[in-house]
Amino acid sequence: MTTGSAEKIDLLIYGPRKPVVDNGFSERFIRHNFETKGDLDRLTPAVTEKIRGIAVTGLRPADKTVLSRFPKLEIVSSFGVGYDHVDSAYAREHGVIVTNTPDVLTEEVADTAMGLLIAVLREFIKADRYLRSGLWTTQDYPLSVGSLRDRKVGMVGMGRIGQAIARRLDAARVPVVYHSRNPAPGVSHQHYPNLIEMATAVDTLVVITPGGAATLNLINADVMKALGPRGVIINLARGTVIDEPALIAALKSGTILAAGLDVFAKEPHVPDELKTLQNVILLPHIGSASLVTRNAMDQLVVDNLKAWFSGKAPLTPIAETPVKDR
Ligand code: 8YV
Repeated sequence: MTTGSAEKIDLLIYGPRKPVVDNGFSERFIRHNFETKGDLDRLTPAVTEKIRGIAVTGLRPADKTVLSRFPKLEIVSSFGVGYDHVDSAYAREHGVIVTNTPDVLTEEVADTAMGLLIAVLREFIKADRYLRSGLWTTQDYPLSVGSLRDRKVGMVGMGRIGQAIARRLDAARVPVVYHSRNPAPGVSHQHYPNLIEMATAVDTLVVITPGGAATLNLINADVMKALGPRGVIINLARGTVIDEPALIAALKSGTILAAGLDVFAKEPHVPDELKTLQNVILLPHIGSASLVTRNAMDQLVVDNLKAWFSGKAPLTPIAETPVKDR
C-alpha cells in the first residue's frame, strides 16, 4: 500500500481551497483541486485512475457515487468532526480509511454554544438592533424574559464537545443532564435514555449529537411540546437532527420560547419563514469557524494524509474504519 519516496501520490482536494492544504504537501504529492461534486465530472479518466487519497475540505458529499469513482482510493481525510457527508459504510467495505478532525475544535464549538445560548436568552442581537436604531435614547431596552439563571439544560449528545459545553455550564452553575443512546463513560451528570422524559424535566436543549440517519428529526414536535413554553433549543450539531418545519411551527405558536441555530437542514439555504421570526438567532454554521481553529482542522486534514502515505497510522481515523498493522 505504501510507496517508495520517489513515487508521486495523486490527491483529490475536494471542496474549498485552503492555504494550509495548498501549502501543506511536499512535491511528492500532486494535488487535483475540485470544489463541488459537479466539478468532479471534469476529472479525466487518467487522473481518476491515479487518485489514492481525498482531502474533503468542507461539507461536500463523499457518498458512494463519489468514492466509487476512484479504484486506487486508500484514504479519505475529511474536514470537521462530523462525517455524515462521508459514506463510511462504503469506505469500510472497500478497505478505505476515513479520518476526521476531532479535538482541535472542541473548545471553540463549546464556546460558540455558550455564546449562542446566552445571546438567545438575553436577546443580544435584538438589543444591538435596538441601540443602532436610536431607540435607547427614548427608552431603556425591555427586560429579557430569558435568563441562564433559572434554567436547567438537557444536552442532546454528550461526546467530547457535549462534555466541553457541560463543563462551561457547570462553571456557570447551571444544572445539566443529558440524553444519549448510552451513558457517556466518566460523566457524572444524570443520563436520560428517553429524550421525551428529559425534555419534560428541563427547559433548555443543547443539541450536539452526530448527524446522519440515526438522528434524523430526533428533535420532533413531541419533544418541543414536552419542553414547553419556556423552552429554548440550541443546535450546533446538524440541521437534520431537528424537524425544521416543526421547529418553525413551535416558535410561531409559542410552543417553545426561542431557538439558536448554527446549522440547517439544507445549508446554505435557510427557510424564509425562519428568517422572519424574532425569537430565533440564525448563524451561518460558524461553530468552529475562527481562523485559529479552522487552521488547526485543516492541518489535521493534511497530517492524516501525510502520516498514511509515509507508512504510519493516520492520526484520527473514525471508529468505523479502524487502522490495523501500522
Ligand atoms: C465545520 C462541523 O463547520 O466539525 C464539524 O462537524 O460542522 C464544522 O466544524 C464543517 O465541517 C463545515 O465545513
